[in-house]
Formats: sequence, structure tokens, C-alpha cells
Amino acid sequence: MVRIIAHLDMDAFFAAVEERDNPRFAGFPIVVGADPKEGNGRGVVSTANYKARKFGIHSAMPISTAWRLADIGVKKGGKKTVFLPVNGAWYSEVSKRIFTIVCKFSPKVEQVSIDEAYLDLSYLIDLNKAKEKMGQLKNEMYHQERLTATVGIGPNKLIAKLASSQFKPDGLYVVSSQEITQFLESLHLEDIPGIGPKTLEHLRKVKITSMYELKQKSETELRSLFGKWGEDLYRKVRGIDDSEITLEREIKSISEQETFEEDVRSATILLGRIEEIAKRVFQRIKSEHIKGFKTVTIMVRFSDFTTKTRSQTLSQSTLSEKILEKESFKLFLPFLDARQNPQKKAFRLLGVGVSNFKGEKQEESQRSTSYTQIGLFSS
Ligand code: TTP
Ligand code: MG
Repeated sequence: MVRIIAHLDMDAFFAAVEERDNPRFAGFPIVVGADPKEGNGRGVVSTANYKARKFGIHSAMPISTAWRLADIGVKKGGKKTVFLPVNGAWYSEVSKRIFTIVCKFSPKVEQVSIDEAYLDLSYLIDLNKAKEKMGQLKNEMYHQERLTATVGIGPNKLIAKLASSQFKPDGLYVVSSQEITQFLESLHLEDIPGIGPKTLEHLRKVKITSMYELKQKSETELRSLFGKWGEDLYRKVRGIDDSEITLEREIKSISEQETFEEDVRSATILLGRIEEIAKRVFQRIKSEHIKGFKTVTIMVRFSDFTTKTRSQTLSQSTLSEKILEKESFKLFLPFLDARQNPQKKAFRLLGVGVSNFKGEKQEESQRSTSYTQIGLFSS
């Protein structure tokens, strides 16, 4: 049976929530992220609305670069950019309300992140009906939450996601099985999930610069070039994806991190920050109803951007905040002396994470809604 899968992704989510809640910012370029400190800020951009993206600002960019680009934007006659801090708890609340709406439209919904979901619409049988339904969803989302989403519809998750990413913002687009070949050939190689700068460079070296050229390669050729990933590529470029919608999302790790305003050397300050970050991790452990964790990980980034992680797996699971703090300290202490930091470098960032959780999968109602939960230290 041909499946009908929709992929929904909220548009410029954090920025859209801010714009909605603060009418005085409406129509302005908005950046949500670290404090820009007049261009000297040190964190990163969480997201930018589409007006700010016109200046070249995007997620994960250093906030100082965003500030500079916003400045250039003004000099070219654009509006002044509004920089706002990340109000994570509030976006999680809004996310919950959004998913209440989304879940009304399909019995099978997989939440992928704070603002992204797959819906199984196979029960509608007909693609036109699926499109109509998703139009209703978008309307309801707008009327109830004053937020826009983009929805892509296709015969599998891969095609649905590609369709939504191509028609942002506020889009609704269907790719039928018959249209897959043409749709995929209209894409750039880097549009395919997993094709990053490294793969792109590798492909360029073997003279593959388009989806069409990639499709000419046999599975054997791609396997010899990329190993297992080559087999995935062979399938992706043909739009083949059998992965199921998963209703339960297992939380595998929780982590928090902090980029300092200025590089830090003081052991007292650093240990204080580790304690505070560990406390934040523990709050998340409680709010996600994790029953116990076994592995503690710390991450450090030095002023020269070299990054190191160290982990400790305990002999048994624990749910103790004190143990989390103690293990984090133990992992971090060697970085304060010659054992792990012989050149006495200053620190730019610290992170603490836990994984190896006790028990089975977390229930669906306990799934993560916070961006930083997507993988340990994913940002
Ligand atoms: P995305 O859906 O990737 O981005 P977006 O919703 O802002 O924009 P669009 O989907 O229209 O392209 O991520 C959802 C939210 O997650 C985003 O609003 C902010 C947060 N986020 C970060 O904090 N850091 C990141 O690097 C990314 C990609 C997202
Ligand atoms: Mg989004």
C-alpha cells in the first residue's frame, strides 16, 4: 500500500513566537539567541526570522557575525534588527499547544523536535484529501496560535521532509510517487539530509555535482566511495525511504552547556559553573521523568576552540543530584592542571550531560520538547 506521510515544520519557530507575543516587533528582522553585546557577544544565533535571514543571518551562526550582518542590512536601507534572548521554557509550552493541534489530524504523529513532526495520513487514501486536511491544520494553527507552519506531503518521510524544506515559509506542497524523480532532480545535493560539506567535497572530487549525476552511479560504486553511507545515498537519491513513523521517542541523553561571555581561567568560577550546569541538567532529568542515569559526560571548549569530552559510567544507575555534581567535578578537575590542560588554556564553554538511562523507552507524553535535547551537545 502506498503510504501518505506529511512533514510539518513551524516557520522560524522561536522568532515567530516572539513576533507574535510582541506586536511592536512585527515586521522587523528578529534574531533570537545569545546577547549580541553590541557585536562583542560570544554565543550563537538560535534562529532568525525570514526578514533577518535576508541579511544572511541563520541558526548556529556566531551572534557577533549576526550583529555585523544586521548592521550592514541597516546601511543598505533595511530595518534595524531586534535581538532577543532565548525563552526556552515558553517555547516548550507553545510547542505543547502546537502538538495538541497536530495530534487532532492523525492517529500517528511522531514528534521529531520542538517544532517538527511527521503525520501518517495513509488513512485518507487520497493525496488530495491529505492536502486538504493539512490546509485545515495550517488554518487552525494560524487561528489558534497565530503561527505559520510549512507542510510537505509524500509517500515517505524523506520526500515529505524534502517537500516541506523546499516550500518554506507558510508552504503546503505535495509530491506524488510519479513526481519523485522530477522533484529530486530539481534539488541541490546539499538539500539531502546527511549531505554536508564533507560529503559534498568528496562528491565534487569524483565529479558529482548534481542529483542527476549522483543518480547515474551504481550502488557498488557509491559503496566503494562511501562505504555504508554510500548505500544510504543510493537510496536517498531515488527517494526510497521505508522508515516508519515512531510513536515513542526514546530520550537517549540530556545535556546543557554554557558559552562564557569572556574566556575563563579561574578554577573557582569554572567549578561554580559546572555545579550550576549540572543543576540545570538535573532539573531536566526530573521534568522528563527519567528514572535514573548511569553515564555522566562533560564537554570543555578551550579559547582556541579545541573541544574535548570525558565520560564516566557508574556501576549502577542513580537519580542523585549530588552524584551528578560530584562526577562532573571529577571529570572536570584534570582540566584544571597539567593532566588535561598542559598549556593552561582558558575555557570558552563548558557542558554537562547524562545518558544511559534506566528502564525502557520513555512514554510518548514524556518526550523531549527542548531543542538542546536533540543529541548530547548537538549545538
Ligand atoms: P528549525 O525548525 O530548524 O528552524 P526554525 O523553525 O527557526 O526555522 P525554519 O523551520 O522556518 O527554517 O528549528 C526550530 C527551533 O529550534 C528554532 O526556532 C530555534 C531552535 N534551534 C536552535 O536553537 N539552534 C539551531 O541551530 C537550530 C537549527 C534550531
Ligand atoms: Mg522550524
